[in-house]
Amino acid sequence: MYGLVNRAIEQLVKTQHGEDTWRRITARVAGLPGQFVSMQQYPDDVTYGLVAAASAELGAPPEQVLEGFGRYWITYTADEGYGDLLSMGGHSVQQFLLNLDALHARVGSRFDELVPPSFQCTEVKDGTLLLHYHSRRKGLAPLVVGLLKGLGERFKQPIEIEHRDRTADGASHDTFFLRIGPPAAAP
Ligand code: 1MF
Repeated sequence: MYGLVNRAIEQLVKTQHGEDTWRRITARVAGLPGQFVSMQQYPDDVTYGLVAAASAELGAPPEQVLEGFGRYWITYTADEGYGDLLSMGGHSVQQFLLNLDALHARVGSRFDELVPPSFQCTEVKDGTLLLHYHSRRKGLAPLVVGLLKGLGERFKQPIEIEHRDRTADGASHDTFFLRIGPPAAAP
């Protein structure tokens, strides 16, 4: 994955747990560079290794680390030069999810080593939808839960997430049934 992802993990750990914790996490992973470069490619194993090391160091299951990272990704990218990209996604969780493949296509058109996941929305009704998540990467459904929570926070919409089909249980892809409330009224 692009270094931007590993940089986001680094920033999350440093702000929430401190520099020393980050040093202990990196000491657990063999062969890390001194510094991640956003636009450079790193093997996915580097990212999985950081998540496993953070899980061990923080005493939290990897699923919890991934979910926390997903939530953080939304504010991190908004603050790190991708605010306009995120704004293009729309003004609600629903709109953003419908535009997400187009967003990845836009990033991928400039950076051709991107391996984008795909998100499809079916059964879109007033306040509910079924989200289908397809990815070439394994084990990242908890990350998607965090991303969805992060989107709920971004658009100030309450969101309930039910993880239904699971690749971990042999399903072809993961699905999430979502109940999404209206944006909180401005004070
Ligand atoms: O292949 C990749 O390197 C890659 C990196 C990040 C693919 C996708 C993503 C974004 N995605 C991370 C989880 C991937 C899970 C999976 O592969 O199954 C999160 C997608 C997402 C979901 C919900 C809401 C918002 C989301 O992301 C918005 C987004 C997506 C991509 C970027 C930024 C925000 C992005 C921008 C530049 C990138 C890479 C990703 O690369 C750079 C960075 C700096 C200079 C040049 C290229």
